Amino acid sequence: MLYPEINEARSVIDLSGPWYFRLDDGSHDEGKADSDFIGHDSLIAVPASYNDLKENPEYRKHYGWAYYRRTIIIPRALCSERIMLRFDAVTHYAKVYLDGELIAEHKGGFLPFEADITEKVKSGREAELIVAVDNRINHSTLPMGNEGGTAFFGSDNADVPSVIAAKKWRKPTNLPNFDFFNYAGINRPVRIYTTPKSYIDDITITTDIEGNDGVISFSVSAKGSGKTTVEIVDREGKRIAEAEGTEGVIRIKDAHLWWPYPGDPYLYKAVARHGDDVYSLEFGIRTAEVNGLDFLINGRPFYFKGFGKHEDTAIHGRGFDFVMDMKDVSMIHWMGANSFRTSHYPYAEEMYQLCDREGIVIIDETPAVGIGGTTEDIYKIGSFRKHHEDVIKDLIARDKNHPSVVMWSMGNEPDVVSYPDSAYEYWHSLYEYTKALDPAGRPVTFVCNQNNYERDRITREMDVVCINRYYGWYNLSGDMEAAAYALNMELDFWEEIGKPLIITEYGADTLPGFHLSSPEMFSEEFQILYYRTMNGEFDKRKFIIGEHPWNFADFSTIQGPMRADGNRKGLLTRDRRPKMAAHYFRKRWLAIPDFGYKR
Ligand code: E8X
Repeated sequence: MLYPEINEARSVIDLSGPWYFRLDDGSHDEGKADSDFIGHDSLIAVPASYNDLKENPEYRKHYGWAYYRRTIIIPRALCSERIMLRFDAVTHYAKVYLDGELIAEHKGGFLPFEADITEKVKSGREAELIVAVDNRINHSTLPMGNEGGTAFFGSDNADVPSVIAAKKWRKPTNLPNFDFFNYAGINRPVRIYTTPKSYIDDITITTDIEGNDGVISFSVSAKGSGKTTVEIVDREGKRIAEAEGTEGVIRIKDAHLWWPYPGDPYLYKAVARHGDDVYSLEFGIRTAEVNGLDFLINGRPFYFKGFGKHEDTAIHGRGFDFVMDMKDVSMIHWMGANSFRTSHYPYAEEMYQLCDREGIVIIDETPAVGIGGTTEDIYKIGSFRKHHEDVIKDLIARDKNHPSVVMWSMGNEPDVVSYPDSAYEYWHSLYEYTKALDPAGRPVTFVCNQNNYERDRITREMDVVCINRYYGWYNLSGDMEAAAYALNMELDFWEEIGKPLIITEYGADTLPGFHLSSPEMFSEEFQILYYRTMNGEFDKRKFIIGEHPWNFADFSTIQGPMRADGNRKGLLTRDRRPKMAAHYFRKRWLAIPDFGYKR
């Protein structure tokens, strides 16, 4: 799915700003409300999560529908064009009404969807746009929730007298089976964009390297009549190649490759034309593959230095915050990092575009987090599997052309040991499905939680083994000597498996400014001791090809006995101020090369 672009053939109208808004009061379960109910007395910002925008506890506790409303009008000059309405992300379920007609529905809170409104808007007349947004999470959604059950580290009904533990007493509420706040709303931009009636529907670019040459394979999907051509333009704006037709191969002699920072993340532009339509797509010439124990970018063994992150900022919640994305990129460079995982959901497209330009490597993850903890075998529920496949298909359709994206993560910490056989079947076939979908054939993984690694039959089958381990925090708490011992017992196991391995999460909650002469948990000194101990063991293992501390920054979670103002494992505070551990990693990572480490 192409990102909206302004050019000589296309226009974009951004619908960011104040929209009328009202939380449902339970009187509109089917997700339809009219302008009278929504009213004129409450405004909300779009794009943003609604949860932290008002001084009303209901906004963080809300469970169910919320309604957004505004009017739209199409300039007379555009009324002869094809007119599209695109939502970059609405979390988690959306119903879109134009003048009372349901024109789109979408399940999934982190990927775009759009509707053709060409025949539904009339020149010079305002149309009413209402968007109903459902924030409920349950056993059919990604991420997963436990309606009426327990939350991840949340309150556990087990110790509550049965008389009041029964759901019938308790108002239904979202109980996330994951460790981040269930921010909801129109979290990313909404735009109207136009194209000519004959238009370019999609472009796929894959690249290879032969000697000093770049080999570009392109495919243009176009609708309607017209000739299709593709030009390749270099960074200086010079047209260096062109081809006719909807697909083909273009060789660039002595090509500039896309390299992670501090190398040169060189971007070319493919300018596709079809009839009167034009679309320009930035791309990089690079390869990404696994070979033995190496993750090769452009044939060189890459070492992942970076983080698990979140899209999580004050007031915005999970809402699009380009200013903070810019700041995050600056902090990533400052710490000498070169990568991050989009834990635990696809991030805004603008962040991938930024990483393409800044040379930051991305492991692109679906919102499949919290799978498990169900009495039924979730892996046997067909509708659940279908939704997971749909999400992977849409993720690859959106992100397939980004040079920054080097690997797909199908999900985070699923339960793979309660139902080992169905888990194996589910994840093995989903791996094959994902592999086949990506035209560039990127490596595929999923991220494994701390489990009985000898019983887990699926993690070892991934292209890269990705494990989250918390020896010294959630187990052997505070005892780093025992933690190192237990870690090495497990690393001996993985050494035998013979796959490249990334530590995709390890960390310690740390209160900034809490200092002790003798390091204990939650102190800044302990966070450094924890990482110094773990990294010291990783450095001894050639098959460990990456270290992603959890987390880049502190972030918001549901309230519960295990969280003090959210998850505090950040190397940075939520407003991106470095804890002592950030300085420790900056020193460590500036001394570790991006390529050839331990080789
Ligand atoms: C944590 C992280 C959580 O924030 C992340 O989303 C997934 C968790 C650690 C594993 N991984 O809690 O900080 C939880 C182990 C529980 C025993």
